[in-house]
Amino acid sequence: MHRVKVRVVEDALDANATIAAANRADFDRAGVTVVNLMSAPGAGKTSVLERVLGDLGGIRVGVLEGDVQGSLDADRLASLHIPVTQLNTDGGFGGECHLDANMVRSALPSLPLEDLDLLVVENVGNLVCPAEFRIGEDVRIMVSSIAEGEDKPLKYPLMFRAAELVLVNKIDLLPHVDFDLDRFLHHLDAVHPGVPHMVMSARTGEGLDAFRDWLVELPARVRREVPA
Ligand SMILES: Nc1nc2c(ncn2[C@@H]2O[C@H](COP(=O)(O)OP(=O)(O)O)[C@@H](O)[C@H]2O)c(=O)[nH]1
Ligand SMILES: [Mg+2]
Repeated sequence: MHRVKVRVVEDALDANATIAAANRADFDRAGVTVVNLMSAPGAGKTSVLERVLGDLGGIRVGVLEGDVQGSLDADRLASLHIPVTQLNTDGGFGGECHLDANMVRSALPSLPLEDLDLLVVENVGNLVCPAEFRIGEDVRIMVSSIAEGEDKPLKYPLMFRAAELVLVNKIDLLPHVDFDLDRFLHHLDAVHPGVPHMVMSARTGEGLDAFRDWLVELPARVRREVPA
């Protein structure tokens, strides 16, 4: 019985990988670099995006917002005047705790891919499921806010291992929270040796310029790594 269950999960992940590859091919054809942005609920994904996406120089950016329900985050980004598409996992996808490649594929027709250089997909807030499902992205970024505690890399290693960049957010709360940044970084390095990180506050703006620059340079960097 247990073996059958494992087999079904493996098949589902295989199917996801196939659809993710199809998404990737479509993104490559349109020349769009794709970021999969993941975190626990409330770590500050939308807040960081609000702060940086309005000013990416010549980079044309769009957002795909994944949520179980509603369009609160998409509404928050409306003032940036960039294309934002909402994808709800309760709309025919069973209220899933993550986006998968098939859900993203269903949203492709409503994305102006030809007009974008960069697409940021804000995944459903969750530290477990999103790490298992590739969606056809080029890079995975995760946000970990200091209010979540310094032990989270040890408790959710798959997510921290999946990320190519870790944003340590809410650093403005350091005086109010029992959080030892060095210890967090030590834990991070233990589960994902050498992974780059940026320390920031979406509230004060500290550290956001570095992330903005990183995003601006990302499409050129990805094109260099994957020659057409
Ligand atoms: N103090 C502080 N609060 C923040 C920061 N970033 C986000 N928040 C707050 O944390 C809450 C969740 O942020 P949100 O961007 O919606 O998180 P998301 O669920 O990951 O998209 C909101 O009340 C934000 O105002 C930060 O850097 N410092
Ligand atoms: Mg959000």
